[in-house]
Amino acid sequence: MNELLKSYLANETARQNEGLELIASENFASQEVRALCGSVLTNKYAEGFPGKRYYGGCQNIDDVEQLAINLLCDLFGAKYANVQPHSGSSANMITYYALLNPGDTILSLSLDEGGHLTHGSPVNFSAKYYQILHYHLGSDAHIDYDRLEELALEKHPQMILAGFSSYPFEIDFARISAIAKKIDAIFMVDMAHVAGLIAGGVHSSPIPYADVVTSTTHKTLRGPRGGIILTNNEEIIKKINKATFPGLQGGPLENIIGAKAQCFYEASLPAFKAYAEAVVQNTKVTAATFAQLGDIVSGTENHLFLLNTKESFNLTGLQVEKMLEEINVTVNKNMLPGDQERPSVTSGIRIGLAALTTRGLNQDGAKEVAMLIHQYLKGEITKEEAQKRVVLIAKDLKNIEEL
Ligand code: DSN
Repeated sequence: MNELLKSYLANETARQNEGLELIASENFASQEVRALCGSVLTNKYAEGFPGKRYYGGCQNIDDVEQLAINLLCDLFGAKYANVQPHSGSSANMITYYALLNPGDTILSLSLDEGGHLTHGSPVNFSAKYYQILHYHLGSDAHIDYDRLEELALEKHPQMILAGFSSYPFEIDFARISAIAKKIDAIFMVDMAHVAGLIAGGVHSSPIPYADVVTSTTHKTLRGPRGGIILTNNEEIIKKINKATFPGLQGGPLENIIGAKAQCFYEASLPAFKAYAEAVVQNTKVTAATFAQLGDIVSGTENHLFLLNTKESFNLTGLQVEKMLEEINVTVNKNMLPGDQERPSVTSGIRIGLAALTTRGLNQDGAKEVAMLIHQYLKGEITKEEAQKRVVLIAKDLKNIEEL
């Protein structure tokens, strides 16, 4: 290996092992998942789908991809799946391209209230090709379903989209599905953040309610970086497959598809159910510890919560992200509902416990993480003291190369 690359890889391995990873969309994949990502499957071109390829020599690739599809359908109880999207953004782009016409209207949650860039942010392709309408959170920080329904009945969007990047509560899929049915709109769910919690049985599933469901595979689901699409509707999967290839993508990443199959297998095991339960418990304990210390947090029903750094510490999200990076604690600045700061500054941070729970963090550890961050941001302990405590917590956790 190139010497520079070797050293960069060693640096990143050390950063991941010695630090505390609290980015809500990250996780640590197993050795098997990582081995498949780096396997000979990367060498093969396989445009098309199992049994219908544009290249010879795809018999083994077909086995791998069909296994991934079968395991994925079993895991979520869906009839049809496409495992080829290169990412969550690709999965969303494929779904819009397959099911909407340019200029159609999508009703979604806005980025500053927890939505995602691809759900219609003005700087994203989604807002350039489709009309975007946003529903909003109520004063209790939960989705205002009544207002959502009013908007849907008034504006008749072609698609209603549920899903998020930083919404800490469960979504009422049944309610939104009923609203979509009233206006004959497509109901799409982007379950990227909570896919692992759904697979582990600790979060309700959108599969019985949505026309189409997209996801990433690398967040709570703990697989390789990539995307997937599920549906119970045969007509929809035909359109999705056509939009994937030849519509928007070329050769599928079969090495990643192999790693996805391993991820779906791992997520079907009893140990994954215990993991999903621990993620939710650890997140609740961490959020509750901040709250007990007097800090302003969003509350949580999943793997993430928002910490209002402006009101709690008189610091912006950007300042806190940088301060925590100095002690090897990784978070991202995040807009809060109604945030007056720019997205590059923000008034808060997003905290997620999926990654540290994979390394074996327990509830005492979760408490210690919250106390350490609180004391450091309040100036009650020095940076050096905080750094020492991070090293001690990280030492007690599993090494990421042995997962
Ligand atoms: N970057 C991911 C997240 O943090 O939610 C989504 O793309």
